[in-house]
Amino acid sequence: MKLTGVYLLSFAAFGSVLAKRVHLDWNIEYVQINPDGENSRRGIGINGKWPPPEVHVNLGDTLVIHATNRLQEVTSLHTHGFFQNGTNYYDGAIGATECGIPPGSNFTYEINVVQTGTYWIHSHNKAQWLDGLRTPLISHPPKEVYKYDEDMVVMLEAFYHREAAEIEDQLLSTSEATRVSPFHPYMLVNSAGGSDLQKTKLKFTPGKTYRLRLMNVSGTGMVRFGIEDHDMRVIEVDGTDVEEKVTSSMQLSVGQRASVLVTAKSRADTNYIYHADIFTDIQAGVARATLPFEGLVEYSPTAHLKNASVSTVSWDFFQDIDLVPIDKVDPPGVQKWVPLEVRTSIYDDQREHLAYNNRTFVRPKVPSLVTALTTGYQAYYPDVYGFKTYPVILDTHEDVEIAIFNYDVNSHPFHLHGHQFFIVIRGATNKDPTKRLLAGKYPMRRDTITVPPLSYAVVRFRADNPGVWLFHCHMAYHDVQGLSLTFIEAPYMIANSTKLPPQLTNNCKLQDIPVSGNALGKIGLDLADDPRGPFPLTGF
Ligand SMILES: *[C@@H]1O[C@H](CO)[C@@H](O)[C@H](O)[C@H]1NC(C)=O
Ligand SMILES: *[C@@H]1O[C@H](CO)[C@@H](O)[C@H](O)[C@H]1NC(C)=O
Ligand SMILES: *[C@@H]1O[C@H](CO)[C@@H](O)[C@H](O)[C@H]1NC(C)=O
Ligand SMILES: *[C@@H]1O[C@H](CO)[C@@H](O)[C@H](O)[C@H]1NC(C)=O
Ligand SMILES: *[C@@H]1O[C@H](CO)[C@@H](O)[C@H](O)[C@H]1NC(C)=O
Ligand SMILES: *[C@@H]1O[C@H](CO)[C@@H](O)[C@H](O)[C@H]1NC(C)=O
Ligand SMILES: [Cu+2]
Repeated sequence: MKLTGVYLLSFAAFGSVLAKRVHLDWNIEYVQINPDGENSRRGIGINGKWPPPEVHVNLGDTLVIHATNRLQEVTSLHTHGFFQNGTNYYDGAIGATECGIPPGSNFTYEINVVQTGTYWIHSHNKAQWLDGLRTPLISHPPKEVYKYDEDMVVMLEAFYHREAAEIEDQLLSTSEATRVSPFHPYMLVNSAGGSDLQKTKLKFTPGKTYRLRLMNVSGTGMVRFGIEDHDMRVIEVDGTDVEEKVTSSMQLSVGQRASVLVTAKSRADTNYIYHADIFTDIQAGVARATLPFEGLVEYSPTAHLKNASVSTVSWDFFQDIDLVPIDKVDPPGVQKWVPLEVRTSIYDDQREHLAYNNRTFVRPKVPSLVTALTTGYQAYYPDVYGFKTYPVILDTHEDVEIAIFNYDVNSHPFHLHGHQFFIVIRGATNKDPTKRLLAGKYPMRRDTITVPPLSYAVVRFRADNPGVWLFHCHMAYHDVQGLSLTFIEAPYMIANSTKLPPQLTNNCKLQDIPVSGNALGKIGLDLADDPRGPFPLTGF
C-alpha cells in the first residue's frame, strides 16, 4: 500500500481503527505528458507530476485536500461514489454545489470517510478529467471480507491525444461535418500505454492471490478486461462487497469500479496476455469499433509468453443485477416515480444534444445549492433552479424510483451523486418479457449503472441525504451535451442544516457569480432573462 500525504493522529476512533486526518496539499497544474511514448501533449497533473498520486484512506478518516488551481481554467475535485452526507458543498460538482475554483484561487475539501472500497477522485468541470485530473481513491476497512495477499489498482482509460476542451467544441459544433469527423482514443493501463509490454505489465508472484481493483476512468466507451487462462472472482462493485462471482471477463463503463480476486499460477515458467479492449461509442454517425489492447501478466522476465491463437477469455458478461451484496439491505419502496427517456437529437440551436425527456441540461449561473439555501420557501419550487438544470424536488426521506429508458443507439453509464441506488429491474424497451431480469430479495447497490441501447433499468434510492445531487451520464462528452439532471433533496433540511464554507462563496465572487437567489441570481421567479430551451427540432 502506498502512503500518501501526512498522517496526523487525532483522538477520534472509528471501530477498531484510530481515525486520522489525511492531509493532502495539491497544486493543480499543467504538465507535459506522453503516456504512450508517442503522443506528447499538455495534461493536468498535481504538484508538477503526472499521474496524480493514488489516495489511500481508512474508514473513519477525514480526507482533507487543499487544492490550489494553477491552471488557466476553472477546476474542482469530486470524490466519485462518496455520499458527502452533511457536506454537500464538498461534492465538487460545478454548477450544482460550487462555482468551481477559479485560476489562482484554492479550496479545501474536507471529506468524512464513511464508506469502504474502490472510488476515484476527478475534476467535475465538464470533460476536464480527461486531461489527466483523476486518480484512484481506495478506502480500507478495519477488516476485509475476503482474504488476499496483495492489492493492485488496474485503472483502465480510453485516452485522447487531444485536449478535452477541443473535443467538447467539436461535438457541440453546429456543423455536422465537424461533429462526425472521427477521433479515437487509445488504451492506458495505470496511466501508461503503447505497444511496449514492459510499461503496462502486471507482475504476479506464483501462488499469491491478488485483489485487482479495476476501474474505468475513460471519457467514453465501454472497456472489457480479461486475463488469458486466469479466472477472476468478483468481490466488490462500486463500494459494495458482494458474494463471490466467478467470471472470465469484466465489462465496465466509465465511472464504474470492480474488485476481482485472481489467484496466480503455482509456477513462474509462463507469462500471459491480458486484454483491455475499448468499444468506441461516442460519436453519432461514426462507425463504432473495438480497439483491442494487450498487456502482459509477468511471472518472470525470462518466462515464455503463452499467446494462443484462440483466446480463452470469453466475453459473455454477467449482469450486475444478479450480484448478491454481502450486507443485506431491504430496498426502498416507491413514493415518487421518475421516468426518464434518453435520446440524442438535433436541437433548435443547430447542435446535437443528449437529454432526459427531451430536456437538455445546461449549467445554471448560480449553483443550485446556493439557490436552495437562499430562496426560503421558494426552494421547493423547481422553477427557481432554472428549467435547464432539470430540477427534481424530493421530500425528506421520500422513496424514489428512477426508470431509465434508453432509446439511443449507445450504451450510457448513469451516475448518481450522494447515494448508491438499488437495481430492481432490467429489461428491453420493447417490453419483451423474456428479456426482463428482476432483482432478488436484497438487490445489488451501486452508484453507476450501464443501460445498453434499447433497454431500460429501474433503480431506487431513499432521499436520506439532504443536498443537491446530479444524476448524469458519466461519458464526459454526453454529460457536456446535456444528459444530466439535478435532484434537489429535502430543500428545507438543506437550508436549515448547511452553512457554505466562506472559501466557496469567495470563489463565486471572484467569478462574478451571485451568492444568493435563483439560477440567475435574481429574486424569486424572476427568470425572464433565462429563456427555456434549447428544444429538439422534433418531438417536444
Ligand atoms: C486561497 O485563495 C485566496 C483567494 O482566493 C487567498 O486569499 C488565500 O491566501 C489562498 N490561501 C492559500 C493557503 O493559498
Ligand atoms: C469504459 O467505459 C466506456 C463507456 O462506458 C466504455 O466504452 C469502455 O469500453 C470502458 N472501458 C473498459 C476497459 O471497460
Ligand atoms: C498474440 O497473438 C496474436 C495473434 O494470435 C497477435 O496478434 C498478438 O500481437 C500477440 N500478442 C503479443 C503480445 O505477442
Ligand atoms: C445521512 O445521514 C443521516 C443521518 O445520520 C442518515 O440517516 C442517512 O441514512 C445518511 N444517508 C446516506 C446516503 O448516507
Ligand atoms: C429543518 O427543516 C425540516 C423541514 O422543514 C424540519 O423538519 C426540521 O425540524 C428543521 N430542523 C431544524 C434544526 O430547524
Ligand atoms: C421526445 O421526443 C421524441 C421525438 O423525437 C418523442 O417520440 C418522445 O415522445 C419525446 N419524449 C418526451 C418525454 O417528451
Ligand atoms: Cu462522477
